[in-house]
Amino acid sequence: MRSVVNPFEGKSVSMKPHRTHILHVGVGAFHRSHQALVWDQLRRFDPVRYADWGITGVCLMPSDRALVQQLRKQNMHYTLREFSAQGTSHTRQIQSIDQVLLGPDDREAILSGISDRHTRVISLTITEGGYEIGRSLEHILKGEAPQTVFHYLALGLDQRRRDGQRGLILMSCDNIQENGAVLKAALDPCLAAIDPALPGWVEESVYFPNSMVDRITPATRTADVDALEQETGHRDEALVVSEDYFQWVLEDQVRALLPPIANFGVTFVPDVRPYEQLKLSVLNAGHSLVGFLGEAMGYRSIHESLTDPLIAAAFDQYALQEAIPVLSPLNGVDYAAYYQRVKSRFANPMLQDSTARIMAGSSDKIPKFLLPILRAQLALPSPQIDMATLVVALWWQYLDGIAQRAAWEELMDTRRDALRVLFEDSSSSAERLINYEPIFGELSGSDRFVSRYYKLIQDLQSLGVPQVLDPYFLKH
Ligand code: CS2
Repeated sequence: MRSVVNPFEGKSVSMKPHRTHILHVGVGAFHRSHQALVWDQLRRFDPVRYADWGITGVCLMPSDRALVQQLRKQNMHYTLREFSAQGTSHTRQIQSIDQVLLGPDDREAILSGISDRHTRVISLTITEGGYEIGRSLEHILKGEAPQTVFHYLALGLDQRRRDGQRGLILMSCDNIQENGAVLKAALDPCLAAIDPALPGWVEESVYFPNSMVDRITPATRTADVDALEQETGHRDEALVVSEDYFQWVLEDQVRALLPPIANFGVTFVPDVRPYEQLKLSVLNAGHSLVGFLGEAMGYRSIHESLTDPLIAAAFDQYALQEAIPVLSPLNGVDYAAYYQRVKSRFANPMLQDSTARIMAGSSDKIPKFLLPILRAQLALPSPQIDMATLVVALWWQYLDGIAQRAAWEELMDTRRDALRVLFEDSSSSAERLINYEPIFGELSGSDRFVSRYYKLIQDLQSLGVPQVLDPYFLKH
């Protein structure tokens, strides 16, 4: 029998496992492939000096229970496998998470983690749709126990104020333009609902840096866990798989408050906004384009979709003709080269990133990733909007398919119920979708966009994707 080595045995590198400088909400695969790697490298670099720079992970979704139990079983340590497009991989043990807390079971511990003077950074990966505060406000006003991240934050910050704890960094690591400002704007009404004086105190005492985060991290498949076990003899049910590319751009204003994470891949810049814009509109919106096109043409993963020359051409057209021309330039960054890199990252066959992951949550992604490009193009004398509009038309087609099959339970989207209502009548759903104000706003008043959208829907229905794209690329 082969000998089995369990890398999770042994002591945690943390000296004080239950007091950490970082509290992170949303311990999904992305956090564990990205920020947790940086904090892990920092502590490995100097385990004594940075002993306290561990993470208290907070999970607030009922569906997180299995992950929390699994992580606790393995002392919060897990394997990260980073795959290059050439097929090489790097396998490491990540030991930066010291404890995980699950709401509502650990409500008191979560609240004291937020208010603890030891906590210097509270970071969030709560998805693009996580910044809606309707439920939080309702719970606060009714005086209920906290369940949502903004409710927890508001209560914890109120305690910090009473304790006189200043200098906290509250950091969104989600794919949202100006994520720091969006986080602050979402939090403010919740703070005011607790105490009208609280927003002013937070304004003076808490930093909300913008950040750009990037690392493609698909959902881990059983096949990945099996492959690791076959290769190493060790089975890790909390395994995370990612690409080898890594980027984290953070605002200079917080640099002095943090340990030297610039040594571990973090870039500090005075203004993160153009980096966010570039990444959201080329990579994330590009993902939506490739994902929806792939799905419509029968592919199940992003890398397979890109092997189709029509999809690759559509992506080129979108990135080079529609997105990049309306982005503000960044000194020293070649946008065309950036795009080629994104394209080769998407083509990484080791990732098996599913079109389903990309299409999930589209009602939150499309307005943040894609519509800013459409708006900017529409303001030009000769707008180039065909590929961006195609994403919207393909989204309609995808939702129409769900409506036809009465399969709404399949749709992963925070606005599932609202979308379902829009699709009650198939003859008017295309019109109702484009007039859905929370997503399209004033765009439904643009004749150019709306007529292109209807034409694309008509062509998709009568001709199919290849026939819609074929003549288009012959023509250009
Ligand atoms: C993807 C992102 O969810 C999506 O639509 O575009 O998760 C993407 O993989 C990451 O932002 C990469 O950094």
